[in-house]
This record gives sequence, C-alpha cells and structure tokens, in this order.
Amino acid sequence: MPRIEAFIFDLDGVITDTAEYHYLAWKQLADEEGYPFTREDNEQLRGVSRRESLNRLLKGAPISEETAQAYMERKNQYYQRYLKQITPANALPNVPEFLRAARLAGVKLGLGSASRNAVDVLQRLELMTAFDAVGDGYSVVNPKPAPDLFVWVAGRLGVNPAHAVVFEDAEAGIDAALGGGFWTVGIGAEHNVHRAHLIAPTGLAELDVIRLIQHFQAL
Ligand code: B16
Ligand code: MG
Repeated sequence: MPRIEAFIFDLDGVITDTAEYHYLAWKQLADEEGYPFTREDNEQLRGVSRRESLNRLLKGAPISEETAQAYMERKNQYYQRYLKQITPANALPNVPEFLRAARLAGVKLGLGSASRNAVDVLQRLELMTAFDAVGDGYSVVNPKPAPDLFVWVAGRLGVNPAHAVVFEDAEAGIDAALGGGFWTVGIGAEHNVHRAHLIAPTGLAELDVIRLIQHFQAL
C-alpha cells in the first residue's frame, strides 16, 4: 500500500493555461519567417521543451544553430509580452483551493514544469509560496519525457517517487512521471494522458484531495 507524501504538478495545462500564449508567440515567429503553423500543430508542442517545440514547428526544415537560437529568443520575447497579462484569476478552476487542502492534509507540494518562465508565471498567479519545491526548464539537462525533472523535484521534497503523485496534461509529462516511478493523474484530453493511472478530464476542479489520497493508498 503506497503512502502518499507529495503531489507534483505540471504548470501549463494543470495549474494555468499558457498554451494559447505559446501558440500566439510561435505563430508570430512562423508567420514572419514563412513557416506554416496551425493551432493543430501547436497541440504537438504541449509539454515539450522550447527546443523540441522549434524542431516540431520546423518539421525538418534545415536552419543553422545560430538561427535556431535567434528564433527561440524571439519567440520567448513575444511569449513574455503575453505573460504580463497573467493575474491570480488565470489559475485554472479550484487550483488554489486544491493546493490549500493538500497542504492541510500534510502533503508536500512540488512543481515540475518544462518552462523557463515558470517562476515568472507562478509569481503572477501569486502561487510561488504554495510550493515547497519548484523545478523548471533550468533545473535539469534532459527534458520530459526523461524522468529527470520530476525526480529532481521529488529529491528536493525528500520524497521517494513511489510515494508521490504527478499531475500532468501532456503525453511527454505522463511518460516522464511513469519512467521515474511516480503515480500519475492525467489532466485533460484522454488521447494525451491515456497511460496515466487516473484521468481527470476537467482537471483539479473534479478532484477531492482526501479521496485522491485514499484512492492511491488503496492500490
Ligand atoms: P518555455 P509545462 C511547457 O510547460 C509548455 O507546455 C510547452 O508548450 C513549452 O514549450 C515548455 O513549457 C517550455 O516553455 O519556452 O517557457 O521555456 O507544461 O511543462 O508546464
Ligand atoms: Mg503541461
């Protein structure tokens, strides 16, 4: 019977929804440089690193390393302009309440996001102090689907992955968590998270902390 000691949350798609801002920023770059890029294409970028996002946008079109760096820098400038709009109201439904209830239940709280803008986003949501450990796009070398980021966060929390639940909306993130030996809750569209132990299509709004802990502890 696993004892659940920690919850580790992905950011984009679980705590808040920045996918639209990522889309608008990549779209601006793609339009300026003449690459076709649709909202559907953007779905393929969910939860993967900035570098891998650019690779997927380019669909094999060859560019120099210098140009790749310049593209990523420019996309990030466009993205950061959108981030200025974020306020606590941009947290997804029930997020602050769920985090508070988990803390009251004695569960340690971590964040594991591929984003290098995660701290800025958390500060704008006024949720930085809700987490005991924050791992972001600077914390480890190997991005999701490697388990490294979630393992890094679990280490910071002092918790064994077998005693922690990861909440993720992306296939790469669920695979990362499973690879690290974590319990997993898949948030959102089932085709992205079908390998998760439990699926919550509408996110943290449909989950109750105590019932969730009991669910995993009964496995
Ligand atoms: P940045 P998550 C991910 O956040 C996004 O889902 C993904 O679309 C983005 O490419 C990645 O962060 C890197 O973001 O360019 O800000 O470093 O879902 O892992 O919280
Ligand atoms: Mg995500």
